[in-house]
Amino acid sequence: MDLEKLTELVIELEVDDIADAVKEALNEGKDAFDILNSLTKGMDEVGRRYEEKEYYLTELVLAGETMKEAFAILKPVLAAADKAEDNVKIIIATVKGDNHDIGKNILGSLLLSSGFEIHDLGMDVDENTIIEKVKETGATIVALSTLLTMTVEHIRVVHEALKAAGLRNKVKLIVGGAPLNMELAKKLGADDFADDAVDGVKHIKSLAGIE
Ligand code: B12
Repeated sequence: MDLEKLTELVIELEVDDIADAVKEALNEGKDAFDILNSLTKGMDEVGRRYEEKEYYLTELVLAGETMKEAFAILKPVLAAADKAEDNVKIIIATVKGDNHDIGKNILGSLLLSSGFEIHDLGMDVDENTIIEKVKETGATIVALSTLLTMTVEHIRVVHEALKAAGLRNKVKLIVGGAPLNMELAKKLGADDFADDAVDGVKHIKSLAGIE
């Protein structure tokens, strides 16, 4: 199973075949992170086709389903042996108004397999829900995802709400998602940004003072 073929299966929205294809690639000894990369490449192309109006909402939904099928197979394989980070609590969420959760879920799974304690609030999450969870869990890191240009401003809302609640100096705020970059992230009040979930884990380890 070529990695290019996996990219193609995502682009062609082969939701029924993707799980077997990922299994086959793993059985051949392909690296799980390389597989994840190929799948994400496919999602990028789906996004491009949507933008060009070659694909419509139905295709976006199917692409999401395809990615979820694939990730269900990859998830246990990505699990690392190192469980040293289990005292660090992290809240993850997709911001208010945004219903994209595939990237957030990948980040959550990688963090979980790195041994962090994860509290996943889901998607379309408002600032009050985040504040309550920080208070309840004593989490020291909040990781927010947003894929829509329209919703990036909600990062600032969370930053301000944490400040108003007297919690901003107790938590590190890291954000990710396609419309963001480090400069914008900082402008919106975040402490850090990472391009992808693998890098996100590295950044979070550094924010938590590990490594
Ligand atoms: C699948 C998809 C959907 C699915 C989502 C299913 C789901 N459960 O998530 C559905 C069909 C619901 C959907 C809906 C819409 N979508 Co949509 N969608 C996509 C698509 C094709 C893929 C997103 C995805 O899952 N990518 C794969 C994952 C793995 O990548 P990722 O999310 O970027 O995450 C990675 C990194 O960004 C990073 N990361 C992500 N979060 C975080 C957080 C932290 C802390 C860190 C460190 C890292 C990190 O790590 C991840 C893994 O490496 C994108 C196109 C694209 N290429 O992004 C459009 C896209 C995001 N959608 C778009 C649009 C416009 C919409 C709709 C408004 C369409 C409509 N007219 O209704 C709605 C919005 C609904 C809403 N309120 O949210 C636009 C956004 C344009 C913009 N800039 O605002 C895009 C870019 C398509 C396009 N090119 O036009 N969508």
